[in-house]
Amino acid sequence: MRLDVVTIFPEYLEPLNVSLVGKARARGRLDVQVHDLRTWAYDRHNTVDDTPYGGGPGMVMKTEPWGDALDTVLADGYEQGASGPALVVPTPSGRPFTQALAQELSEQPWLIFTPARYEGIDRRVVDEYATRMPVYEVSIGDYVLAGGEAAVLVITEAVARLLPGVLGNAESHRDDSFAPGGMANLLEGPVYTKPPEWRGRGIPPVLLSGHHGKIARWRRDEALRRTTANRPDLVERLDPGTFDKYDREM
Ligand code: 6GU
Repeated sequence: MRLDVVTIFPEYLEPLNVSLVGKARARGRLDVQVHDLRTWAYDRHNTVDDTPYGGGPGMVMKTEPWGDALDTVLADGYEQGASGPALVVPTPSGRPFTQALAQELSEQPWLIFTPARYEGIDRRVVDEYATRMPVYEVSIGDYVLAGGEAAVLVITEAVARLLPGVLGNAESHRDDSFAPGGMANLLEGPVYTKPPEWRGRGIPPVLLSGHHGKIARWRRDEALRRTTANRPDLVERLDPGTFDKYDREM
């Protein structure tokens, strides 16, 4: 998969060099290119924003630097053999970023991220590129960030770990909170490792029992308990058919 990020803060994307995403790059599963939007500013002050039409507070990012940047990134990518670009526009007005959307994005061969500062990008930029490629306007939650760069890091990490060969153990996202299938739509319960006693605290005995059926039952109970406490909205939306007789006794 190829990822391009166009930003006025390239150094904000440094974390893409470390941890899981960094390893995916080192293994050749990800080709990440970060570009400085100001490369495509056209005045001596490197201006990329201007006052909004219609008035109001804040500044709007200008069409021309974004258009020139995206044209160049697209031309370079195609020249290097990439195809099937999709634009990912982080914005608090976007659709919610979910595990399902992470899965959909992980199936794309080429993602181009356009994190904006200020009040966002002149609408004509998205409208223009939407005639040529899929555009995903994505929000990572109901709060306002100063810019989309942190959202790019979030989206990239969620997407990269779904790429084949990136996670050490392909099983390890099967039971993820929010993963489809398995413990569908339940949050994961608590986990434990050695030592068996720490500051007077032990391990739930069932986990030491070796009884796989009982352990699975306990994990499901804990998942239901945690989901009910932290995300009652998720419990509300569960298919009633997914509850078994033991769930109902809880
Ligand atoms: Cl993607 N961008 C900004 N600026 N704020 C956000 C967001 C994105 N998602 C939630 N809040």
